[in-house]
Amino acid sequence: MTVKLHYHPFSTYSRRVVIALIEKQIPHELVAVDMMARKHREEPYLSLNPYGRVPTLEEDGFVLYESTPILNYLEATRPTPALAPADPGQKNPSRTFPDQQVRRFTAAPDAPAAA
Ligand SMILES: N[C@@H](CCC(=O)N[C@@H](CS)C(=O)NCC(=O)O)C(=O)O
Repeated sequence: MTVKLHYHPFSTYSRRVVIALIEKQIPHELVAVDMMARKHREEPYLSLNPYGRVPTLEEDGFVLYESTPILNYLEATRPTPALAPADPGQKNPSRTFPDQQVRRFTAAPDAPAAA
């Protein structure tokens, strides 16, 4: 299985996924999206991520975007080493701050990105 992460090195949302890939020692390929050239807002990238944002993960034809679902996917498919507490009483509070950050500052748009 090959994990490919479309990302940008300055993107904190990308970085949280890169950290998980490294901590979990998941072999992966980083594909830098040329955001200065707005490649994230045009095809073929929009076909992968209709929101036109990084990061986007690809694994053997499976495509996932939005950093929180990507992190949840990596945790579910590669549970060791765990990056979140197994105890639900600890797990959910530990996600409060990152979830607030994602929802308040860069929530997923309702509609696909305009070019
Ligand atoms: N809610 C998204 C936020 C992703 C996001 O906002 N990424 C920024 C870079 S840090 C981006 O791609 N911005 C490009 C744009 O909005 O045009 C996630 O968690 O993945």
